[in-house]
Amino acid sequence: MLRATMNIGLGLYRHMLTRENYRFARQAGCTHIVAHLVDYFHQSKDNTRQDQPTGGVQGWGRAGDPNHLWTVAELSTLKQEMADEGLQLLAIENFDPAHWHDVLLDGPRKAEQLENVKTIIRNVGAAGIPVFGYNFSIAGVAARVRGHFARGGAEAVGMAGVDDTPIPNGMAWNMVYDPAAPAGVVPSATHEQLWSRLKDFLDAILPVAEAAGVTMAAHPDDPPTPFLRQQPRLVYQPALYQKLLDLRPSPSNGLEFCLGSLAEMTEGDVYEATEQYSRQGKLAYVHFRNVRGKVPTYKEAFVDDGDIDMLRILRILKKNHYQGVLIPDHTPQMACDAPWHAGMAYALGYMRAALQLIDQE
Ligand SMILES: [Mn+2]
Repeated sequence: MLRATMNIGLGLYRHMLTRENYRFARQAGCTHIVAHLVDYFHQSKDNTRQDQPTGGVQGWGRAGDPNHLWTVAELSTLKQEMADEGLQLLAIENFDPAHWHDVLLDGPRKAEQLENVKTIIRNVGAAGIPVFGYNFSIAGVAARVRGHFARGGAEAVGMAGVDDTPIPNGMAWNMVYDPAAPAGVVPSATHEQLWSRLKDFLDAILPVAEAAGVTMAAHPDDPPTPFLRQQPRLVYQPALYQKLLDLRPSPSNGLEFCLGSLAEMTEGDVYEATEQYSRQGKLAYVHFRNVRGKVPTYKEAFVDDGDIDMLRILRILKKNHYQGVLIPDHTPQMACDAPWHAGMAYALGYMRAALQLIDQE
């Protein structure tokens, strides 16, 4: 009998990085944490801190301090606080737009900001954190809607058509990095330009990541449409992940493999994609969530209630010897005093049971 040996983790937003939440994760069977250090909700008009951010045309919230790059000391403290509760810090998820907006936009501060991301990855490696998740996207995770879309009327996130509203100056990755930017909008780029910017980023970051012992893990577009807010998207079909891997082959060039976003894509097949990329050993970690429908009208669903056969995914991962971490990523909110925690506990319980089943096969 082949053991699956996959692990379960929990992703926590910045304001959720507390001892109580580490205990919650451990109690639900997690061994790992994925930490978000960007405060997506900072000064937000449209978002509460109770769920994943969605935001209107003004995006999520204000980006962070452009002059403060996350230090080895603060990353090490974070890792130690988790270790004290029996958890490993697997990954930091996402750069702050304040630190790399001109890498995405090909702006005047690009050279300086490529140094920023190198410094961050060196610091992450020095703190002993093995993975850094990123999303190379101009518009970011935008144009999603919230409603009682999931089973039993549970509140969830979805998409109700493509948003073509141009992005105002001073905004990138769905956050405002310069509230004093002159009026006007970010000019549209082409797909070729976006891939060229990615290549510049990978050329700069991968040698540093290799030396630091960090795997860079690329999230696909959420939502995965060819364009959003008049900007091109990068990985909006499953095959484009291969293009990203082949652009700059490296042991540090990996994937933040989001089953939800992959299932929302109009081409390919989430099982074939799981087979293709897990066989290559390129999954740095997995966003283990479910969804109904595809762009431009999908809805996020409870893990056991969407289009994806999650057990079939786990069997593919086991066959290809994936031994990494699965995290729930997003779940619908459950009707109770702790909607986010209940949703996550539900997903984590399902994942534990599914892994116990797969382990016995
Ligand atoms: Mn995801």
